Amino acid sequence: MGSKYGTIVMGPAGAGKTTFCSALIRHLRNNKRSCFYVNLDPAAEEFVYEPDLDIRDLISLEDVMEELHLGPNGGLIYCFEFLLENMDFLTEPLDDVTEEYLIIIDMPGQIELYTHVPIIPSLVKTLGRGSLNISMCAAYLLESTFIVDRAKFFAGTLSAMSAMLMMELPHVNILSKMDLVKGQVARKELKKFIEPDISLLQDAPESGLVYEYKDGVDNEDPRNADNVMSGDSFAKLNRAVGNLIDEFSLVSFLKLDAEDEDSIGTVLSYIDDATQFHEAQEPREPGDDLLMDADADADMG
Ligand SMILES: Nc1nc2c(ncn2[C@@H]2O[C@H](COP(=O)(O)OP(=O)(O)O)[C@@H](O)[C@H]2O)c(=O)[nH]1
Ligand SMILES: [Mg+2]
Repeated sequence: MGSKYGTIVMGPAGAGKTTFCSALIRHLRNNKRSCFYVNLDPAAEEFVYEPDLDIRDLISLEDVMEELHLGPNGGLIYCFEFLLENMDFLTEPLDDVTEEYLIIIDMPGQIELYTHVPIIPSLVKTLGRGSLNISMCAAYLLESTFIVDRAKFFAGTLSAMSAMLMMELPHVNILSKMDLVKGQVARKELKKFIEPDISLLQDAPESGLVYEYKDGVDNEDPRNADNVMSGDSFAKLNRAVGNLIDEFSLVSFLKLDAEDEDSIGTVLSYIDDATQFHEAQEPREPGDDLLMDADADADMG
């Protein structure tokens, strides 16, 4: 039984997931590596590289919306429930994919799929276990233009963190569309977003997210909407969120410019590290065994 390697590409709608997948495929081809491209976005329109497997051949979002009178989000959830009931559609073709391939799974952007219902986590579990046993890395994309609006950036970071916790997969976070902020953000400034921490909130009073601690202000009535959005409790919530991101150091970002081969190559190297792709490809050196045993021991401990 061989191993399989894959990446599941996630993030909000329009974050650049499909563009990233295309860039990755181009890069893999240029480097004589094979890939197997899976589209799981039933609302996808055009592709630079035709998917090898496409959820639109199983179920059409349009049909679902029309026949079941569902909106786009409800329709999408229905499509995934249908996929989960018909997993052979996905697992049979993947069965034949060998260890030299990178399986690239292009996902829809609706955040509900990741956080509100455990659909994607259960899909990921099916792929990662059993006979398929794909070693997977989640790639979570966030648009770099978010960094001009810190509240948006923190909300996006939280959604990345939430997806990361739900998925229980090795994870890379990616700031996409770096070309759009080039020249607009100083390098030093950008660095703060790559390793986000609480100072991002504190040094931007214009964001409205700054929390100034005052003694004895805990007794505001949270049922008053004005207090919730502008008062100390709102500021306090933001600070708690900022601290959470800061203290757990869960989220840091790789910079992506999809037009830049080096940038794609760097992101790919992180994905390969996370899935341990290269360990399966190269003949083992005698020392590798020792290192791997040491890792295994550390995991057990
Ligand atoms: N400037 C720029 N635009 C991008 C980049 N990546 C994606 N886009 C554009 O962003 C839009 C959404 O991209 P798409 O890949 O379809 O996003 P998805 O919904 O996450 O799959 C499209 O108009 C893309 O052309 C990028 O690196 N730079
Ligand atoms: Mg897409």
